Amino acid sequence: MKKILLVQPRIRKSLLPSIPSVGLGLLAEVLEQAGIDYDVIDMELGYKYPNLRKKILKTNPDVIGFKMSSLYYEDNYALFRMLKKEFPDIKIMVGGAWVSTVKKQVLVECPEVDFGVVREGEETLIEFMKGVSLNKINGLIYRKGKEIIQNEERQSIAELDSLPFPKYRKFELSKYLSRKIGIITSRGCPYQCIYCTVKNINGRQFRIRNAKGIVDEIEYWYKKGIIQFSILDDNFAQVKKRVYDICDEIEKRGIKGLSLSCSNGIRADCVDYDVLKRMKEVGFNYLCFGVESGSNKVLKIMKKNETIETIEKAIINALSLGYSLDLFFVVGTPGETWKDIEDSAKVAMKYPVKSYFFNLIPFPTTELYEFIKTNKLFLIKPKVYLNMDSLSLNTPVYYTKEMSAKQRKKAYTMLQKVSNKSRQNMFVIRYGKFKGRAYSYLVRINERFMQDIFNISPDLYKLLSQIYIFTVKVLFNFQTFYKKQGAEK
Ligand code: B12
Ligand code: SF4
Repeated sequence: MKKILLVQPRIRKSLLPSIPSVGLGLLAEVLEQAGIDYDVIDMELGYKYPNLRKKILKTNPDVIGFKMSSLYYEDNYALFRMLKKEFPDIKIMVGGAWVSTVKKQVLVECPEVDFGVVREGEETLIEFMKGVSLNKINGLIYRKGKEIIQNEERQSIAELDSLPFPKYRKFELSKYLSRKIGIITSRGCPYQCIYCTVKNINGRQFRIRNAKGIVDEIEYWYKKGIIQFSILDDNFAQVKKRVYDICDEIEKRGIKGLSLSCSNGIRADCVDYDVLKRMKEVGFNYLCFGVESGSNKVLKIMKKNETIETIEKAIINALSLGYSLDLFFVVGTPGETWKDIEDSAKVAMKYPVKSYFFNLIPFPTTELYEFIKTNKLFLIKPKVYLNMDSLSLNTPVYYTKEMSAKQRKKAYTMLQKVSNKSRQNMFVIRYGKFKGRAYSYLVRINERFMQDIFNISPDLYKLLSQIYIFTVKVLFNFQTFYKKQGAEK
């Protein structure tokens, strides 16, 4: 194969992305290093089929490689059907969470897909593009006549430092909502939460990049004027010593004024006051904790391997150091009762933080999925709920012995009110009663309704969001707030 077009498809209802896909950025960079011709299009930037078509006609690829998530997978199948009809000679390849989870099933369900890449794609893609015999490429799924062949799984990449970091050369960086770069500093997770599919994509072995390489990545962008970085790891602080090394390296190089976040969640049991303090010193200011539940009984069922006491300790430490915090909870764990849900609500209301509640979604291959399937508890078939906004609609996709569908709906409605109230409280504490409430409503409008209700174009959305953020900053003295926080600690 000579040339590949990498595509991030747009999933229904997704808002304008704030940062480009790190996964595709990495694939692009390894292609670049290997001297293989490639191009990229991120359809989440508002591109529809005619734009993709135009890009294909312009770049003339031999293969199109899609990053595919499990949610709304049928929308992607529909896109592949359209493409194959119009470009029958171009091969279609998929990688990412969905194919890593259900593997061969993708090629069975969608005859238009020619190749699937399971788990980490860097090495598989390069071997494929270099023309290695298909039967010798680990991690590849392909067709041989009518047969679908799934090769042996590829071992996880042991030396993450052997990979380049994404430079997004062919991405339209200026079109993203923020001037922020996402960084992955580790892969794999040793824990076994019953709802999680990370094991399918990255495996259980925790692998790390070293501090030097990570700070090289930060410094590369810093020299280009970027100061905001979002660490997207599942488990950034698993090895505390490495966190200290990263902080030391940032300081040693004199990189100042950074705004760093762990926006994808950080395990509360992996951070203590000292490490949070050190992180704050070099520019970390925003963290998300995946609390999941306020009840130890439920945390145990989930196999989260944490207690609510540990989590609350981390929340208190982070708040006392002046971090902005978001807490994420899930609803619907088997065994969870109304009382447990109230415990979650109490934790959410106890602190000046933003709290979010999501329905627990059984992704195929997880322990949760097998439990619901074995006990015949589905209210909606997986094929249907994976193709709707099941995370945040008030439509439970299964029920449990402890909570009927009706109770689940009631709980979800109650928890959304808690979520709104908790963030309003936070803003009221920060800005006073009037401004705090006003700010809380503005945030809700921006997050939930703007693009959905008015169906505006991504460019207009970006412009309005920028005006909005500017206005909010002026009105609410954001900068002053952060400076004041810093000075007090
Ligand atoms: C960061 C992250 C996000 C960020 C992405 C930010 C960005 N711009 O990069 C945001 C917040 C946007 C996000 C959104 C969502 N996410 Co997410 N996300 C993650 C997370 C934590 C890390 C992903 C990552 O960057 N990994 C590092 C890079 C290097 O790996 P990668 O992207 O997986 O890509 C590699 C391989 O998958 C493969 N590959 C991927 N695409 C392709 C394409 C080709 C052609 C090839 C050959 C290979 C290939 O090769 C890449 C390099 O090794 C994962 C958890 C995890 N560890 O995977 C969850 C995860 C992938 N997300 C998940 C979910 C559910 C979602 C959402 C659906 C949530 C929602 N509410 O809408 C959306 C879907 C968005 C979309 N358009 O697809 C689930 C997926 C579950 C499943 N089985 O499908 C995961 C596994 C989290 C979890 N614990 O359950 N996510
Ligand atoms: S700690 Fe996070 S990444 Fe690890 S298994 Fe649990 S949910 Fe998945």
